[in-house]
Amino acid sequence: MQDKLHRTPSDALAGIVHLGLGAFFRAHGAIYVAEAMAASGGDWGVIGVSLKSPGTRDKLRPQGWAYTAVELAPTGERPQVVTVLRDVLVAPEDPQAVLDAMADPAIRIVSLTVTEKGYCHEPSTGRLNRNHPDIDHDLTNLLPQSAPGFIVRALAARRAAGTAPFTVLCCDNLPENGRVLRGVVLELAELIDLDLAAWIKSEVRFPSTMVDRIVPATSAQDIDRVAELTGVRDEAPVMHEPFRQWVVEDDFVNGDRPDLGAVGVQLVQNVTPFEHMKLRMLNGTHSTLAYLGYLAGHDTIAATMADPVFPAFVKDLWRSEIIPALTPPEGVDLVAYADALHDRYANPSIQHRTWQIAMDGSQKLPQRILGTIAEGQAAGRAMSGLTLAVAAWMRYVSGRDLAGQMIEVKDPLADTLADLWRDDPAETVAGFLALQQVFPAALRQDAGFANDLAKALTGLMDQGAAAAVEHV
Ligand code: CS2
Repeated sequence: MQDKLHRTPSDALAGIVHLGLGAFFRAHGAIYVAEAMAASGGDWGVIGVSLKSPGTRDKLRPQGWAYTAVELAPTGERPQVVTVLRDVLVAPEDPQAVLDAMADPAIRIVSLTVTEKGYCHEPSTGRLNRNHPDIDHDLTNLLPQSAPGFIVRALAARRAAGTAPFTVLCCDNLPENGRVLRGVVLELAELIDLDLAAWIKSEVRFPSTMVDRIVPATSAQDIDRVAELTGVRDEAPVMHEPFRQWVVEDDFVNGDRPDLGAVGVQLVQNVTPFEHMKLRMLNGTHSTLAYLGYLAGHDTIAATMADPVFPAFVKDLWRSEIIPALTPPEGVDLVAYADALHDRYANPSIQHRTWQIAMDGSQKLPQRILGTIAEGQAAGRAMSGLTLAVAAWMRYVSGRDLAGQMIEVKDPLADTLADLWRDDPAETVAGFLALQQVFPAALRQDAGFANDLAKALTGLMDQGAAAAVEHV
């Protein structure tokens, strides 16, 4: 029987509340913050908040909030123990405790990884979805449920107490994520208290960021393997690739932040070119490989990349459909970036399930794929590869694979999407293109695109995914 992991947290006090304590933050932002404190000091310990379930808190508490982060390189695994967490709160159990933590003057940053759907916005426009049940609840209740609700109510408490606001640091894969979150927070605040909204507008900073590290969900086998590797039992380790990148707009309330520049975070004036590059080149092809790979019978991204038709296909997507619509960030070579992505995907040590990436497509496709298609169509480029990816998504969310087997589809719009499937591809396409919350107006009104999509869907159904990919 192995020892169980336990550490006493260090003396550093908390300076950050993080909403959405999933594996991604624990393998990315948390490690950067821990390194920044080790390099330059400062009280930047992290209070993690789970907005839904107590699972992570329950596993981490007996460990003194410590956990193991394991780097998965093609050559082997490298574990490290991360001790940056000071506490973990579970919002539905005690929303007031979360608000109290966020209102504490010692907290200067509230960061978020709540996934795309956690922003309660309309993916095609970035605006607050006022019909969202959590927003409906948060409009009239002082104890919120949604991430924007917690931010608005906590900022109200700080303003009432005469405390300076915190910086809101969005770390999700949304385009111009800080600007989108600011818009959603302001829209919600305006519905609650116009003076509060005006104060947020002038005093609060919402820097945009680009975050990158591949972090597959931890499996039961991973937990056993980490115990073997380290000799210590950790119930909540996180697994991650060696690569990491964090680009942050240097715009914090009073300039107050951990010394992120000391540990390789790129602090820039404008993050948009980095976000576009990453969302379209990485996440866009990730989703493409997830839907087409799944339908071709592949369980993971690495397995998909080991099927020879896919690497050729994805390279062609970068070269002819995605890169031509991008403005590279200064000093970045997009072809070299694509080559590096290819190698990251092919890393056989990473068991990143196509099913995991396929989740929540209605919230992901607009910024990952549909914007690129719309710009390509407008420029007269052939966009057949990404169009095939959209067709694969449509089949995937019908809830049946190409052999008619059931798929467990996870998506906030799952029921609506499943109802759109018809025997006639043109009818299926028409139903999907009517989804205003997903498709941008330019594509909804584009008869040529509707036609291409129906053809791609027919090809997929007739030939199967691998052959359709080969014949793009
Ligand atoms: C993935 C991302 O699950 C997904 O949708 O595309 O989580 C991806 O692994 C990260 O953005 C990489 O930085």
